[in-house]
Amino acid sequence: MSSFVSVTKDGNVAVVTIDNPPVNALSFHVREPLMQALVSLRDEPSVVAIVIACSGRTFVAGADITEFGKPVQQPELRAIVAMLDTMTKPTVAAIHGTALGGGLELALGCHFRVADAKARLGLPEVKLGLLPGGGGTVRLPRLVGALKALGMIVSGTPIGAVDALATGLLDAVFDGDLVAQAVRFASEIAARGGPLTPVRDRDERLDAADLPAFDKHAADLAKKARGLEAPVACAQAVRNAVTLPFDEALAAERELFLKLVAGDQSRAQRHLFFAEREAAKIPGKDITRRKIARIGVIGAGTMGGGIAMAFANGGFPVTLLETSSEALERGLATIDKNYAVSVARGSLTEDAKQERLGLFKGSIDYADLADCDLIVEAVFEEMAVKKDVFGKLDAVAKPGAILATNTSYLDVNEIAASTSRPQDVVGLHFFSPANVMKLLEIVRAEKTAPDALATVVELARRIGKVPVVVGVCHGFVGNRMLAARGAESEALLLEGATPSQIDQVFTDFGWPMGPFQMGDLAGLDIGWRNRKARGLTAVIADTLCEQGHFGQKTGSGFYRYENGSRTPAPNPEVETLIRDKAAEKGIAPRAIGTEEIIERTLYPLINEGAKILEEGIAARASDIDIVWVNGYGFPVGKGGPMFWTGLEGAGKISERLDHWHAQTGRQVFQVVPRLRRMAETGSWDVPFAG
Ligand code: 3H9
Repeated sequence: MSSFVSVTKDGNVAVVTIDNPPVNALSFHVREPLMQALVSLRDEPSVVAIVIACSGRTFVAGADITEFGKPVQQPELRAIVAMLDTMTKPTVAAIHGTALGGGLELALGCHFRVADAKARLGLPEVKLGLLPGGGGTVRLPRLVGALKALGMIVSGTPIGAVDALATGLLDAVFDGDLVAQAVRFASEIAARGGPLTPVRDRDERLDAADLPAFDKHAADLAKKARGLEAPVACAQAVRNAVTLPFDEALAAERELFLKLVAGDQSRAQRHLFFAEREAAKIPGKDITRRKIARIGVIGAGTMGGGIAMAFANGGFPVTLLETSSEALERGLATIDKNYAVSVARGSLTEDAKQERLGLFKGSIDYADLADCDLIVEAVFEEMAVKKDVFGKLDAVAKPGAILATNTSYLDVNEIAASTSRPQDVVGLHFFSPANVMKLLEIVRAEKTAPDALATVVELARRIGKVPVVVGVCHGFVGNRMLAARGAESEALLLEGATPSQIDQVFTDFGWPMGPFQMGDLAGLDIGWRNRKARGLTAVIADTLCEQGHFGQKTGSGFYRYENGSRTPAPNPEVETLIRDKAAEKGIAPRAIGTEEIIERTLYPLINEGAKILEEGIAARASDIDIVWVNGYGFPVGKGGPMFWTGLEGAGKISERLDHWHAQTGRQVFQVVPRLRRMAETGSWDVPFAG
């Protein structure tokens, strides 16, 4: 037998064990011996039943994603599942950990599925821009019904064992030794005898009468897909399971899978899967992490409160510090209210809410931070204020405590220098709302100790964040590139574009919203304050702010928001303002096309990303993609700005930037050497040597 698949016997039940760490992916070196083992057990008269189980931390977590895009090596998963369909002795999948994608499809090839209570089962292929390609779209609806299957496959979200048992995906949930119980289960079925029905022949839950409800749900999901092909293909494949004979539906699934797997969107999403894991890798794997038991958060405003919730959601006790009892009470009341909203929505139970609230300890005394292992400040964004806070922290924090700033722009080296322990200082740049947004930019300052850095990276993953380590510069990776993306906004408006036209180009590209909608949502006063502090101006946005139009919160900004609505409506006054300001400057409006908007917003964004790479502020191009997809809504189907450069063509981007540079002389269009290098080599990883 192979070292990846072994067979043992327990009485006359055979147990086939897959052992392919870390997640038992169905690589070729697993599929080949698995097929051989199953065929020989099928033909072995002394074996009355077969259990398929896994070693290590999980059942099979899917096909081996690294094999996609390469020639397929036989046997494919589909062949293994088809062979299981022909088994005349009972087959039982014994699931622990996660049965995902091809892993669940393997289990769906068995007559029965049993699991331990903590197991999770799902078909997350859609998150890789795919659909389940091993028969999942055709078999899952036969067990759980088409609507439930549609929800699971289009969302890609796994379900727990209890839900899976209730819906018919699992046949039993066991406590204790899973494999031993699965063997007992299999042997009882074998002893009972009688016909065995493979999942492919179980049509009783497929009901064409449900199709109108199905189609309505599928149409809603397609609308939300924002140009992504996979969710639409998933819905089509599940529908086929209801309307077509099994083999035809299976063939259609295969066709859709092959189309998706070869497409740019899936390539982009697979890139992001590995990029996210790569981003969490920092040099010094074996460094001992510092112990983190209690977290301190300074500031109970929107940001501080969200950060405190993020840690409490991860199970950490939090000391929340404010300057007055009133501010503290206000902050705690907001946290309570936010959790209440989750309870009302059904995403949190009342018990869980109480448990989380029990993790908070409020204080107005810095001395109460003395027992915290990590303290994050989220106070006003001003260097003097930050330094004052860090001075106080230096006095009370215990030795070895990590001191973090949530600054979005400021120099973390300077903040660190205001303490006697710069080695313990890092930046933790959360994105608002901090309890929801996944991205966490971790700012490594000049003197940050490697163990402090490694500790916060690991901690970030523990609380469900996506960490990316960045260096010190104004705005770090995300906000610095955002500034480059927006540098031409004002000029585009003055030259003839409208906010809604520009936003439409962005949403057509796949962004959830355009820059002006985003400005209105975040509050135009934030950028205004920032500009004033740096002696900068933006005539349209500044005028709006001077007139008290800060965006959604004041009912008007670049758009109007009537009666508290969050839906932007065109604002004719803004268009008049733009034309007036253009006339004052002697600029005659002209028609501006989609291409030009992209060239003057997204190309500078990429150019700035290239500069960030060149300066070593980000370690890898893929880190930048992770920042943009998780923090700013860059469409996942395009893989982030640096991946998209490859699709769009770095040569074309450089050329058009050169064109705009020649036209305007503006620095934002000045092509950086790393981008030219990318155009020559097709890779971001080749540093510019000259
Ligand atoms: C599929 O099944 C298609 C079929 O329908 C059709 C076939 C024809 N392949 O996430 P972690 C690596 S599509 C290869 O940090 P965790 C991962 O890169 C697949 N490698 O662990 C990492 O490597 P490294 C559908 C994989 O405990 C290491 O394993 N399935 C795969 O936080 C540890 O990963 C999925 O989409 C894979 N399938 O989370 C599930 N999976 O250490 C994808 C992981 O070198 N996987 N790796 O950086 C997951 O969601 C999580 O890994 C899991 C564990 C929840 C399982």
